[in-house]
Amino acid sequence: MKVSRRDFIKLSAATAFASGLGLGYFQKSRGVQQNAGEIKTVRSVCSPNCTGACGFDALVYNGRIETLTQAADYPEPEYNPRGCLRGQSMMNLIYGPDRLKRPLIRVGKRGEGKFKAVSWDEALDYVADRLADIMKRHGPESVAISIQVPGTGYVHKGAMMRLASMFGWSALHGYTMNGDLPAFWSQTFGVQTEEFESLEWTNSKYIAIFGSNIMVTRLPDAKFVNIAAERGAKVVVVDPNFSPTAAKADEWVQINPSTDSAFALAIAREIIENRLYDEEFIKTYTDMPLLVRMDTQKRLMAKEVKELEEIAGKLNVPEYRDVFVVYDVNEGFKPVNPETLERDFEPAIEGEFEVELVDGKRVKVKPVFQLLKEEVQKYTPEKVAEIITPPNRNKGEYVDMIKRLAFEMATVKPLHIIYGASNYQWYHGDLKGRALALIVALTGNLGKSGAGISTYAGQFKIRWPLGAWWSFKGRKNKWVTYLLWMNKEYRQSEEFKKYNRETPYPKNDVKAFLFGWNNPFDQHNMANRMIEYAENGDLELIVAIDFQMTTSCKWADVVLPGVAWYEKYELTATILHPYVQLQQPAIEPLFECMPEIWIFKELAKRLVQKWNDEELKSSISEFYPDPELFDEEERARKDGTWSFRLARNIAHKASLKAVELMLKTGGELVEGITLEKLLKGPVRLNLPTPNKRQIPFWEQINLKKPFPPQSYPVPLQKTARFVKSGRIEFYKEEDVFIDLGETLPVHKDPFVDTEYRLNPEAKRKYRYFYITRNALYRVHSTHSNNITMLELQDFRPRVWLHPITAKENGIAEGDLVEVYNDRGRVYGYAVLDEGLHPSVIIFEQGWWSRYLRGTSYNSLTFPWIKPTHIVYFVPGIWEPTTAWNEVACAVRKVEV
Ligand SMILES: Nc1nc2c(c(=O)[nH]1)N[C@H]1C(S)=C(S)[C@@H](COP(=O)(O)OP(=O)(O)OC[C@H]3O[C@@H](n4cnc5c(=O)[nH]c(N)nc54)[C@H](O)[C@@H]3O)O[C@H]1N2
Ligand SMILES: Nc1nc2c(c(=O)[nH]1)N[C@H]1C(S)=C(S)[C@@H](COP(=O)(O)OP(=O)(O)OC[C@H]3O[C@@H](n4cnc5c(=O)[nH]c(N)nc54)[C@H](O)[C@@H]3O)O[C@H]1N2
Ligand code: SF4
Ligand SMILES: [Mo]
Repeated sequence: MKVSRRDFIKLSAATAFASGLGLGYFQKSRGVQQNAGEIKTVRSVCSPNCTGACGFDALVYNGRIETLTQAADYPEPEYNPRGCLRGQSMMNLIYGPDRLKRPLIRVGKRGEGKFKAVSWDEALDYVADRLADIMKRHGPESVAISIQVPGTGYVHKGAMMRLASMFGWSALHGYTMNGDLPAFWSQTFGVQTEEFESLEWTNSKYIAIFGSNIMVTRLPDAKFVNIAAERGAKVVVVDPNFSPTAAKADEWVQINPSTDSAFALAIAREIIENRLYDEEFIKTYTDMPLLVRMDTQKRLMAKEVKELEEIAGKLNVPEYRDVFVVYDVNEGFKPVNPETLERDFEPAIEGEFEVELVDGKRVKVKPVFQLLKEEVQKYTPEKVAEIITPPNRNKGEYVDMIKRLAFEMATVKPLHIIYGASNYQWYHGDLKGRALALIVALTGNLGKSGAGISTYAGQFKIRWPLGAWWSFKGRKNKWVTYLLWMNKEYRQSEEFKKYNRETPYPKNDVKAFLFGWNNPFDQHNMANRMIEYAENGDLELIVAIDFQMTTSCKWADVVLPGVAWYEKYELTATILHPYVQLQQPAIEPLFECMPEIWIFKELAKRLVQKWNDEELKSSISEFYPDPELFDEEERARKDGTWSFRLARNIAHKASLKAVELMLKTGGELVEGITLEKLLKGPVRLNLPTPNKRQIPFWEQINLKKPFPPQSYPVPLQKTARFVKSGRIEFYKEEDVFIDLGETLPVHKDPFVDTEYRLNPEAKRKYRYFYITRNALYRVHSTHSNNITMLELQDFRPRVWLHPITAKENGIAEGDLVEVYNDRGRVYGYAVLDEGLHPSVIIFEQGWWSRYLRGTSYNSLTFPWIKPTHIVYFVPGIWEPTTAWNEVACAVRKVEV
């Protein structure tokens, strides 16, 4: 099968070659100019924030893209072909009615959408003037930028970061802004986030999907779940709603919203009670043997123990580690070296011990496993059935189901748990994640092919050092927390004062906001807060960089037209298939649109003239990775030969230089990957695993390296302090975890600490859960305006509800309904769906406001901040993250 497919691909390539597309293909594709009547094919990458990163061939005739087809040139035939209808109909956006043509400056009121078209010089001078003024009055950190998932393009986003680093602007991190940072990762494993590449799914024998809608959200990779099933894997989907993914599963387990932690803890209890756990694994790789002091609830440290004091003094460990203690069954109390997972102790994992401290005091201590064992006693199948069983289902059946699934998950290996976005984007998403991680750790399902836990959150994290391009001459990127900007009340709160240790915030607030690759006025929490800042003038300057007129562009003061992925060179990577790829320009950017690298270079050039920093002024030509390119354009300006074509060609060359720079300085992961290779097609990342497969924690489990692996660009010591024992940690001892009763994974009900705390009335008034899952027809808000996609949806936003909910509210199929709470409202046409949970209302996220009577579907959401997220600050790794689904709502019928 494999061989014949490979041959087939080879054959197709040969045919393409013979038909003339192959010969000189890559030479041709490097320039955008084309002779009249000539046909050419250019390989690029579709690269929105679905992170599918599908290779596409653009067929170009007379300088216009006529068709887009899947490139299907991945060396591993399994990955061919990939690409969906959105990617194939991208021309609808590139040539669509919303395409930006020229820079715009606002003339009407903010949000009114009245602009005048201006020249680039006028727009850039205006922005530079305003920025310089704001920087002088409020400090440079009051200018904030936001970008999106780096993997969808490192060059041009890097240019924006480079600009920000020059002047010390603040950067808002995409993961936390998106809610794509499931906090349990840093709490448990000390990493940003991790996941398998999708091909690894086929090596699993059991795939348990907790609220991830793979069939929709991992479109080109979804087939690997089906292949796994064909090969005998069992696929279980746990979801309050019968999702398209549940439809493909062997078993769908419907549970009450945000009760996954209770379910997972019941499974953990069954595993522990029936001694189905992998003892060797938990003793070696987790903190379960480490002792905890019963008097303080903190872990016992070797330096506190009388008999270990001397040895502890001699142990030389880095300051980001601590030496903890186990009770060795032969030798008694023993220190644990946090720098290796080679085990030189045989720990007791159950029981209680008494230890003499240095000051002579005697205290009781217990291993983490013992505490866990006690804690999970609360989660008997009977009690958990009470929590998770939907009102229209039978609790007795759930008791049996919990026992059966626990036995299956404990015994069928390898087990892979997929923990999806809508599921972790809740206030207690971290607790759910810690509980789910417990299942894979107890059963030893980590670091092996087909085994593990994955969160497919906006890929691809930065996994290699990009600093050479992403910062200007080593200047630091300054990050601030997005949710602190949105939630100004929290910044003043007692809770923040009490628990916050290091989360920074600009002292004069955010005064200027420049964004690219996102549509914050629709997409981001909370849309009405963003609008408030725009309307009341708190935000003095709003600058949008996009290739189309989005909702957010409408709210901007200046709109700068960038380009799409068939109009520039760009480097992309994803983890769904770990290939690095190059976007290549198939056409010349339309109208006066410009590659973003050029936009940021021009802004930098203007700003250095207005800012007192001689070093910047004298080295500005280094903004482009090759200063000669910078100078070439300046010379052309002076001698009057400047043209859009010339500036773009220079920007293309500079982009390729940036690619080369990142490859050269990117370390092991990209070692040996060259521009030449990328121009020929996709190249696999140099992962350290057998077959270069993306298998999280492979090195920790197989080479016994301590946790965590490095989360680039952050130095190891910044994240290693999250798991000071060098092990997978289920016990958290920082004060806030103790105060909240979250030292161990526990279950907490949704809304109690959020909606009901904010407004006790909400319990009565807003009885439904507002879940905004991702849509098949869009990538977030991208393709909202794609005519092909709109036709497939009858041009109608929909609201999914259970027939019981519909009946309670006098709603019939197809009625126009309003979903609302005290904060906002959204409109859509009712779809009555028996597969929904009776308390859930689904609105698929991403619709532009203009299709929703002008409101944003994010007007209902709230920027909750969980105090466990503010004890450390490492951008995009440990900081507050958005909980889109922690929203209570009501629904009513409205007149069309
Ligand atoms: N087509 C398409 N694909 C995309 C995107 C897109 O916009 N469109 N966006 C991409 C990005 S950036 C992301 S982050 C991913 C997200 O993709 P996913 O991880 O699949 O997340 P969602 O689509 O938000 O929701 C998945 C499921 O979670 C369920 N769910 C909600 N609450 C709970 C709960 O409390 N418990 C359980 N068990 N289930 C729950 C919902 O019913 C839904 O079926 O998709 C990526 N792929
Ligand atoms: N209520 C609720 N809100 C959510 C979510 C949810 O589930 N529920 N999901 C959240 C998640 S997981 C995410 S990831 C975010 C995503 O939120 P966003 O990132 O804001 O959404 P997108 O629609 O992907 O915005 C991308 C924008 O970048 C533009 N763009 C694309 N490519 C380029 C380019 O090369 N150059 C330039 N200049 N512009 C380009 C597109 O035209 C588009 O306007 O939304 C979050 N918001
Ligand atoms: S939208 Fe996503 S899945 Fe579809 S072709 Fe583009 S990258 Fe691939
Ligand atoms: Mo996302």
